[in-house]
Amino acid sequence: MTSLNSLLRPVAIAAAAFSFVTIATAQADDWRGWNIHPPTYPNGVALDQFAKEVTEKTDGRVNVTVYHNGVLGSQPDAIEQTRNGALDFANFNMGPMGPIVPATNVLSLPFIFSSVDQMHKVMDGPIGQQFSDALSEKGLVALAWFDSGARSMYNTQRPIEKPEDVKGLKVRVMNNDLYVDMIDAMGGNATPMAYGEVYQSLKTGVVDGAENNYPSFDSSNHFEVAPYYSTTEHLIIPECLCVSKASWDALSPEDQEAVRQAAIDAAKLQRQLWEERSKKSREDVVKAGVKINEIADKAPFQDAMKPVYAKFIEANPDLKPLIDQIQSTK
Ligand code: GTR
Repeated sequence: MTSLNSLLRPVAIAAAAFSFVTIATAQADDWRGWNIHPPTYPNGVALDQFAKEVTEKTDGRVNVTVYHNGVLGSQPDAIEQTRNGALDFANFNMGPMGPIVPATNVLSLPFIFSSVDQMHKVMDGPIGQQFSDALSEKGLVALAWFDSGARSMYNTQRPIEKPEDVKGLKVRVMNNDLYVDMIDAMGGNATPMAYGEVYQSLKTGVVDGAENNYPSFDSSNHFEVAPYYSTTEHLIIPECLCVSKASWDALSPEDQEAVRQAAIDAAKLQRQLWEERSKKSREDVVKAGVKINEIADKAPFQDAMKPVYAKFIEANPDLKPLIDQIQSTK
């Protein structure tokens, strides 16, 4: 006769095994990170180092994997997922952050920074902290700032020497209405579009042009289909290494410190690799036949942006002091 005891035993063993598995997974927190770029891009290399350092410094309590090439979705999707904790961290360009964290729109104003060095000075100091605070209110902990150089315009049609040359061009922009105003102000037609769709759109004529820094122009292969690159350098936009507030709050203070330090180390590496990669990408695209025209005098482009500033300040008077603080940082 089968006793009740022996009937229950396998169930008990299975339950014990199950709870062992749940305890084991609960102990190691598996973090997933989003990266839009390939793993060999400066940001990809830096994020992989971040993953390794966090895993090591937390003795595996936080076990980190980076998903490169935007396989986990577009940036607007990834921002939402990181905010709600479905993703644990990401490297975000501040451009598409504007619709969610309005203060960050200031960073998307054309020519807001006078140079990449000035951008770093601003972002690494108390003004940068104001942006971190604004991000934090929306569920994102900005631990460090990456470099993204200066963005310039490129297209399939012609060199751009002056703002009027943009007239009639369909230009892909990142997801933010400010960039629609920016292209409008030069007489072009802006199309907000996910990064991953731009290559095909340039190739098939859905858009005539786009704008980006040399490393992205190169790694996305846009240079193959849009051979006119004009150094407008109209946008200098920082990028964050941002952790989901939900994931951050679940860490012990000790592990938070390890993650923070790893992010700072990652940014250091990224900025160093960025310098090298920018030079190399420029050389490589020229070798591949891209025609670069250097625009020495940016004043006509800066003047063309006056209506963009006027509209922005009118709609966001509370952000005017932040604009002034950035512009007066030398
Ligand atoms: C790159 C940036 C990406 C993404 C992309 C774009 O320079 O690093 O995060 O914003 O531009 O144009 O969408």
